[in-house]
Amino acid sequence: MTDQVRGFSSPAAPASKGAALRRLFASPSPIVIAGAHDGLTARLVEEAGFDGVWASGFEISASFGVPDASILTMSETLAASRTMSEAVSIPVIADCDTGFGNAINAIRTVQAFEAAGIAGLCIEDNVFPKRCSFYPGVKRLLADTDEQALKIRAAVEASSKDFVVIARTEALIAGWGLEEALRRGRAYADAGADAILIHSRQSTIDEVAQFADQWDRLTPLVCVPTTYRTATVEDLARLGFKMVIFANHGLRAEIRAIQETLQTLRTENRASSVEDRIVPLSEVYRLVNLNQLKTDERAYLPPDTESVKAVILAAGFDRRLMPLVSDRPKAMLEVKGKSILERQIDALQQLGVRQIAVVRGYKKEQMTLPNVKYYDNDAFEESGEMESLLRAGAELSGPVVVMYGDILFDRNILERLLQSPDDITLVCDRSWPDMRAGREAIGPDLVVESPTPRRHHRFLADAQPVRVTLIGQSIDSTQATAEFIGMAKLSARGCQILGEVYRELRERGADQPVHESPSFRAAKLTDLLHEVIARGHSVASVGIYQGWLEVDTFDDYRRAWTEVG
Ligand code: SPV
Ligand code: MG
Repeated sequence: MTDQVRGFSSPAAPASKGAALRRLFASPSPIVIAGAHDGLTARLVEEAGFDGVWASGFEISASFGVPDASILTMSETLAASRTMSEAVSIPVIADCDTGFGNAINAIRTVQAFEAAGIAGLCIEDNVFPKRCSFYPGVKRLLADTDEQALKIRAAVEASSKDFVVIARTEALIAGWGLEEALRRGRAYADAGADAILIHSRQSTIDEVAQFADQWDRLTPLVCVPTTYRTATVEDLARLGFKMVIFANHGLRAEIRAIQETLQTLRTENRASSVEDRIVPLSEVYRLVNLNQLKTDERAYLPPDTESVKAVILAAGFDRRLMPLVSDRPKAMLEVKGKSILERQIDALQQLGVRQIAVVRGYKKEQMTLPNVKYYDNDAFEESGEMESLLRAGAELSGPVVVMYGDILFDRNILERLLQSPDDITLVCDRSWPDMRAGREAIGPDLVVESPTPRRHHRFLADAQPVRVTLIGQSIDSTQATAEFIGMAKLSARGCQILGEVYRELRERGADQPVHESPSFRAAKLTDLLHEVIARGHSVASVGIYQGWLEVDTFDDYRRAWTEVG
């Protein structure tokens, strides 16, 4: 989240696809579009360089395994057309057959298709239920011309000025002749159609050429050269056609390719037998934009916590809590019927972290919770947390949460830490400057962060990344921006960095002081982190404002009882 607030005073709305289609009509070149029936085939049409997609009734019906005969509903055609439009950036023109009923039905059709982002539609003068123009042996009836013209007017008036309404006449298909075709074309043009589609199933261009020749309106013409297939776009443009639709060639290519591939597979019984005629999987990934999915997953999904491990450092002995801890380690102190350690494990498991290791030492036999891996640091009295952490070195290979065994925390703190994309992240409580007076005495782990975070935005994530620049107990408490709560996350790279720095310190000698600790063995986690920062590695801060407590003293323990739910 950032400081930026989304406003409502947005700039002018982006131009609709209808407007884009209108621009194509206004340009001098012919508009060439191709049929499709789903998102993928529409995308192939776009990639092939066509100006638009024809959401073909013939193709969509075939993709359902049914004839092109008004069998699909308006909703089914709309859903298919919307899917296509969503998959491409070019305009989609929907083949709406008869408009799915009379003029009243056509009004709703137009409104629904325009609302779905479709650029335009085509309504033909077949009577419902229509039959595909090419099916043989069909008795063809046409709608009454005046009624159809009113339907076209209704469609035009129900849509916005950008939406394109194409009126199609089937007069030539029905064998009613050129004059009737022209009469109908004129009637629909005069009713406000944006273009007239003259359909023909002759094997030559002659019929549509005659129509174009005698066309006496300004309304542009559209044709579908499925049967007069040798005609080129240039031929048709020369005759006066503004738009050419290659209506179903993708579907027919697909059927041939699938049939041949499946037949080969069935006879050869071996996947490799068809390898040279199919696209590799990577081509499918590209077409469905797998890269975008990956980017979105990184940006918007919580990280895969299944693969995150946890190491809980619970080896130490804390004299301040005697005699409460005379018979058990601090992590096993109960707060309202559950030990601190159980509460930590619950929180981790509920957030999907299931591989949990505990480093135990003092009274280790008391730590027997199931489903947890144990590492022992029997030298807990002389050694510090750094040593304990490295006892669990086998866990430090991938993403791992490291936490002290004596902290109680709201689950959302852990959740935010798990979401951190950084290699090394510490949870830092920014209430420090407000709470300093009460906590100075216990010598907390302090941090200085940069840039200095804005505390009053305490419920929001930082607008920009905040880094920890200093860490330790000896930091001037008035300079400290936050308190490190004893919870950190390391990525695989973060583990590597910590390991490298650890080995370097070890090579310097076991007696050498490490930051605030007198020796390598006694070094604390914060000493190791200091050395990491000192070597120029970036340590990120996840800022919180309270919501946790550390059980160091009787007072802390009492507070735990009142504050934990
Ligand atoms: C379609 O593609 O559904 C058409 C064009 O309407 S045609 O099939 O040629 O009639
Ligand atoms: Mg059709």
